[in-house]
Amino acid sequence: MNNAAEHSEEHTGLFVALEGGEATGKTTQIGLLRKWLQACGRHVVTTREPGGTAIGERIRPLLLDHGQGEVDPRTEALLFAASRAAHVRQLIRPALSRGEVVLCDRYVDSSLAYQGVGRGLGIEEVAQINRWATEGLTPDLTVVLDVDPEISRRRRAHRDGGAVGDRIESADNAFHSRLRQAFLDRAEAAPERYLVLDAAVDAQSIQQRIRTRLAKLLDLDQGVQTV
Ligand code: Z5A
Repeated sequence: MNNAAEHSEEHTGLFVALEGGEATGKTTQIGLLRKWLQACGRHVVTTREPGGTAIGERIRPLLLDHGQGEVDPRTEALLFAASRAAHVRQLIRPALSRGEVVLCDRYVDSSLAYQGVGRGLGIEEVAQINRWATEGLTPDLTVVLDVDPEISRRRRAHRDGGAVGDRIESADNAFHSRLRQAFLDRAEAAPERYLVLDAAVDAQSIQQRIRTRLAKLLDLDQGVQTV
């Protein structure tokens, strides 16, 4: 049993979610963390939302692809929650019970920000369907990668060679600023379960700060070198 047990009574693994706007570097950080944790001898599951299971990966294009027509906000919130319910039951909880580290690219806070605040459904309403969908499973740590939406827009354009973003990415700047604030408000309300990082700096500096926090939670040697 590791120190994570101090943070959750129901599992021996560690559940870490990465959150923030798009192109803030979540996928990059998860990849680096995975290599480090494996080099430290930990079993790691990396996964994403929407997705992570067969059914979740089938729901994903319904939510993200253009061509579905206008998607009603409640339909959108329920589809994200449906994908998440399968994710928790089939992948996340079993891995945590085996004592593994789960690194998840987005989780409930994304729904609270994008659907609750961005789409105007209300945080408490969206939280309620997600408590039911996840049977109350909360990350031991949520890392919020915080960056000005204009920087993420530029990173995205650079990565995608100027291609049109997915249906949600294409929303306007005011939408993205509102949801940035929503992530920060969530973190401020429960600082012991969050790590907010300035994601405008280089990826290695961000990585070091996440490792420092995880090393404490998992009682690991932060200095283990990885490729
Ligand atoms: N959504 C929702 O509405 N409700 C929900 O409940 C959930 C999701 C779960 C999922 O999109 C969409 O669904 C998302 C929210 C919504 N839409 N929006 N907007 P996704 O999974 O396809 O994409 P994403 O989550 O927004 O992430 P992303 O675009 O894949 O980006 P990322 O993982 O955060 O970043 P990255 O791929 O690691 O890096 C992006 C680029 O920046 C890349 O070229 C990197 O090399 C570069 N990069 C990374 N770090 C740095 C630093 N530190 N400096 C400079 N450049 C960097």
